Amino acid sequence: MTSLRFVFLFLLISFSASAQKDYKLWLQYNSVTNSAVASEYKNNLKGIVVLGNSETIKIAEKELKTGFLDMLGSIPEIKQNIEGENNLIVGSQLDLSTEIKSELKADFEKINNEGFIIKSISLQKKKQIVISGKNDIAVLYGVFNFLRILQTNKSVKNLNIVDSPKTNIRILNHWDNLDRTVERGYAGFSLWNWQKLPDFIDQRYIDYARANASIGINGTVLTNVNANALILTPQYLEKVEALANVFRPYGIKVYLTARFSAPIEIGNLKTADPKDPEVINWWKTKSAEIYKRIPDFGGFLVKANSEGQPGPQNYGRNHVDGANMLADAVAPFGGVIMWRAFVYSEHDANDRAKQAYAEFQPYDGKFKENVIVQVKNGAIDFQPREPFHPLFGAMPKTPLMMEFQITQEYLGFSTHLVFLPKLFQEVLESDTHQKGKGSTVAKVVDGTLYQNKLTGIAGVANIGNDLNWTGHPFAQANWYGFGRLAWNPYLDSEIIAEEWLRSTFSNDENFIKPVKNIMIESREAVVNYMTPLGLHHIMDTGHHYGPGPWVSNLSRPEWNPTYYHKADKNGIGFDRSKSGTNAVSQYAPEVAKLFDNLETCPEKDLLWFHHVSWDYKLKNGQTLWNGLALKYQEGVNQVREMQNVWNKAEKYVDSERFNEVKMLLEIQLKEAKWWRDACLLYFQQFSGKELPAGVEKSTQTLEYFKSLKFPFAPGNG
Ligand code: BDP
Repeated sequence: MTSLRFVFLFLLISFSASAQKDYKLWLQYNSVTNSAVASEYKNNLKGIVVLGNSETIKIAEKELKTGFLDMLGSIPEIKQNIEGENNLIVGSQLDLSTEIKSELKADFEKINNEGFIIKSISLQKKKQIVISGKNDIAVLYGVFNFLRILQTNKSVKNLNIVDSPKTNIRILNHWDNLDRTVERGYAGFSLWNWQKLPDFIDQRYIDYARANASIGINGTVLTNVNANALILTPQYLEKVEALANVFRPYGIKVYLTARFSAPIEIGNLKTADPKDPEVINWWKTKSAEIYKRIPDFGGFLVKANSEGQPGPQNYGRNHVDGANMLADAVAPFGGVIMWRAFVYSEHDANDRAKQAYAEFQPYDGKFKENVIVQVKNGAIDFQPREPFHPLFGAMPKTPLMMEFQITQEYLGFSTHLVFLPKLFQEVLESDTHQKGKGSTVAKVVDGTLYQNKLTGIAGVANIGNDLNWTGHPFAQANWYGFGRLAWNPYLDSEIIAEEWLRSTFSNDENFIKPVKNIMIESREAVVNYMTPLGLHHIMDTGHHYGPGPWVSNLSRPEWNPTYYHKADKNGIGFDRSKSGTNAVSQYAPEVAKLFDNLETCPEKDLLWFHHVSWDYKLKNGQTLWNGLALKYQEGVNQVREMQNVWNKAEKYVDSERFNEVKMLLEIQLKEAKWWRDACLLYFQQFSGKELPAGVEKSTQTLEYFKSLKFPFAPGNG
């Protein structure tokens, strides 16, 4: 009996210990096992001097203590004054001594308000390390970066890091509903427990803020873009205020989605016409009410006249009228309006890929100063691969912010291991050529191409109340990588993968190298087994789970996969060339030419821009049909390779996370085969050709795949 109880207790303890590991994200603070590294740290970090006493500084101090204790087994002496050498001096510019300030003068000139300095200096011939910035939040960013150095076992000798974020708004978009369901959420329910707020502050809110601060995220939109006006009522604003109070010391501003028809729904007005004086006044009063509660409220994110959402067009007005009216309401308080360009209409017979550009580009220069237009990375909808959105670079007088999707709506939910920073990087590096060669999307987004003051990157969050936050342990890397790229859109995704692996799992090279490789490959793998060679939007309808290239019966033509792949006896692909919809003409001439010409169009985008015959010869000599089939097979093979690598990682990883990933990879393989088989059987009806050697045959029929139904697939309301 006693021994049984002991076993139970042991299981309980080991369960909660590993559960914590999953929960701790990239802030594991694993013990430094390399003794040379550990002694370097101990020798260089003998004391800590923390200057200032704001809540933020206290958080920074606590973080350092936790980090040191967990990684090195002890906390350096906490000192009131700088005595002796090898101290870590932590504080904002305002709190530094004149001597240190003058030592760092040139560095302070290089950083912006959120930038930080981590530097080894010599004070009266004594070595010290300083972490500073212009304010306490910047210091907190510096502290997290310093702890990352320790976590990744880098040297702390001769430190000289001077770093500032390149964008102003680095923000998560939560598509969370007030009933706690999450649109396109695959990691449980919403973190925000509206029913218990404002009185009950879940520890999760604090841990969420901490995780975000550790990667430099400084904003969060709490609510779904398909908005509910109730969030703007006093009953809910009180709850929002409670969250804002939790997030503030971590440098995170709260934003809300504004339902355009709110003046009618909760304000008892007869109209929401943006030119109506009563409506204008309603939004002004509402904004003042919000700012009274939350003085640093960030502003509103708006989805208007898109997929059935209300907007200015309901009143014969346009996006500029709507955005500017709201901009005026928040301007006195320093707020911004993030107005989404994700629009398309079933009444527009135009290629859907052209509609956002057609509608928004003519508004260039017409928006108020505190409006930023939020543009998805591609012109359709967060597909495994899309060419960059033609609006980037095409609105020189309007700040544009990037919208990435971190939640994997179209990339295998939270069941598939797909490292998204690779996708993000591909988009950010794309050259728009709008202001000559080198006019990359990153330069549009960070404002350097057209000298925009307002800049930002948004990511649709993949976070829910699952124990591990994101459903898949590796999906944590997508949250992490998004934050790192929002801070610096020029970062290499390999560096991000490595940082994340070291901070989340292990510093062992034998683990890092192969696992980093599968992360980097994983994006191409998902493209291969879902939508190779430029195919897109062929997933099943509504929930978007699994393949559905046959779907052709939806009320809106542009919701049907058949609209996008246009497979027929002659070939496959969407002709967006000059002889087709001419969507290519929305790009700068150099880019348009490249995409337009079958010879120069990158093969990865081939079927996005061209309808080509099944016998078309690919660069590798294969016919299109054979090449397509081989790509699907390659995707499946890549997942098998991911499994091989992961199976060898067992000794470097705790058993819970090891097994979780192992089981998930099993599902990923099953679903990769499902995609391959369903798509190839379907397309084969048109090509009329046999599968080439090397491509495995389906064990099921096309009818079987078509018959699969998933009424309760997650994320679909
Ligand atoms: C689509 C999603 C839908 C979102 C929409 C959006 O399927 O749930 O509401 O994007 O971004 O991809 O507004």
